[in-house]
Amino acid sequence: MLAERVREDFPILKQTVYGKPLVYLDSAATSQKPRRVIDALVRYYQEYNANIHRGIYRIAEEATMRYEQSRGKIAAFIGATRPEEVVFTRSTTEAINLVAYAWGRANIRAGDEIILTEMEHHSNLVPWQLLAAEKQAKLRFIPFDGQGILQLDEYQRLLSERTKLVAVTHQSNVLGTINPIKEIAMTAHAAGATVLVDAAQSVPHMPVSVGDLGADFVAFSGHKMCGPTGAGVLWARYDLLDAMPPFHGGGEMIMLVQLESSTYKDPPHKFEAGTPSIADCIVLGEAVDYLQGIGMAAIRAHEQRLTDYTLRRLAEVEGVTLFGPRQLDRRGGVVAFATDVAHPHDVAQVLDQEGIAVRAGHHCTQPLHRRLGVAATTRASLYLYNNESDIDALVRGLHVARHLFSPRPAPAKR
Ligand code: 7TS
Repeated sequence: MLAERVREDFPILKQTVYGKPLVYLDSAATSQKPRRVIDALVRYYQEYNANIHRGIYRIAEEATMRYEQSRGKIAAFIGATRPEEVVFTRSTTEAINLVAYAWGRANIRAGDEIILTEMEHHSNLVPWQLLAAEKQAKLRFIPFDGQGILQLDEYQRLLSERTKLVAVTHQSNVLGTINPIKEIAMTAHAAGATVLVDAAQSVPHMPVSVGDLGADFVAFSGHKMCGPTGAGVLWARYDLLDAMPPFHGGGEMIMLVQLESSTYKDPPHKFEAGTPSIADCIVLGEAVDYLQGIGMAAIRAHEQRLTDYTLRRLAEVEGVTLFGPRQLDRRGGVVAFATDVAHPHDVAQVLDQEGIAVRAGHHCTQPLHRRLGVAATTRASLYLYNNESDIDALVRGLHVARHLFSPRPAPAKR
């Protein structure tokens, strides 16, 4: 099993919590980091810490070279045609805000429509709400069915000549649903709309080629793919980046500055104002090397097998309701559930006492939960280092929760 091979690479997994081995089932929030990623961060700060794109001394040149090398690794990892299509951001959230601000303000006008889905993370919803309010544009939403699958016939009905943007998550962080982006993008393009894909939950877990997706913008976060926090990516078609005005203004994004006006560098530097998260962006390249060494197809296959096991084991626990598609080819390793005995937070707290880390709440998807008819869910999310014994521990923990919270008969009167 893949997990047995790679678990050794993750120092944190050797930890115990409350005297029990840590069972980490919250990789959709952030993944754990392999030793070589942690070492690479230390190496940067110990050996060549310097600002980039400005120093002419040796260690500054090394930092700049490694920063740009990392951009190249990421471009190759997602099948981009050139490194200049990769803009470093802080996160998926910042990448989407960049598009909403820079592209959106230049391209969205009053009466235009933006199509989203009912399963978006708040980071692919709130930036569009802000833009729509400013521009008097309208948001439309593709609904999902009882299995958590997007209703594409509704999508067809929503599309019109007013549609300027279709922004969709590749994989839901709650339902696990993998959306048919290629088909969605082709239909959007035929209607003249631009397409943004929130790939925060797909790029870390499966082979993703931006060419195959056929989108115009793709956003993802390094910290969910074995990399450090503070480094995210916006991939975009070069011609779009070239035509877009800047997002942030400041140092390093300019060609010539006069007191009243400035000219800007070419992409991607036009969008990287100021000192970026240098160490984090460099080390994201190390995380990409690590993932590629294992192989994204192998990671996807491992997660698919373990998702199957998780769904089957959880279905055996009395009173558990599972959300999301049942077909394994339509979903990833994110499993949200509810129980009939306790609030999701209480369940998560009992699991924590057993050393099991899961997330409980609305997972930054309040409209999705409203649509499911629940205020919150408990969520186990898998990655390459999880194994069947993690799932067995989860199931044992759920039995403990059931036992604790199940109504007991009143004590007999004496
Ligand atoms: N989009 C999706 C689909 C996500 O799952 C997340 C984070 C984001 C965007 C935002 O990523 P960030 O790196 O900018 O924060 N999802 C979660 C989660 O499910 N639990 O914690 C964070």
